[in-house]
Amino acid sequence: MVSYDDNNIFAKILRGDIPNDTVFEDDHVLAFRDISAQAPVHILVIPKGKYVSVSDFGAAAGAEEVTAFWRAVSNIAEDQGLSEGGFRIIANSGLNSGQEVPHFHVHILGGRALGPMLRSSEAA
Ligand code: DGP
Repeated sequence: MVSYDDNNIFAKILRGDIPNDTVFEDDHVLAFRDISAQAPVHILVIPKGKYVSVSDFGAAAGAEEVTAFWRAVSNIAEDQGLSEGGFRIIANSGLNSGQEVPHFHVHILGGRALGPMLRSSEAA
């Protein structure tokens, strides 16, 4: 597994070195608006612990962190008014996904019809 890079952009956000537009924070979780929004609502939810990917988080995080994280995801979607109309969550993990920031995060996207899940010229 790739080791955690303390200089990744979300580590800097967690340290307060880079500002963010916070929508939720507790002991285990920070959620903030994506800097290049792909939908009217585009929020990134990250654990405060040092996890590279969803696989790392699933394998190494404690039960309290896991519960806090996924509860935050669903509560934020509800608080942002996305539950009724529907929304999408995405967690890119590793090379094939195009994960840019090597600190586990979930994208919450909503506020409009989001279209097909994948748009790619490559066939499955
Ligand atoms: P991913 O490709 O899944 O690793 O998504 C990384 C996302 O992080 C991407 O949608 C853009 C966002 N992002 C990158 N740098 C910053 C930043 O400095 N602030 C915020 N709010 N978002 C960022």
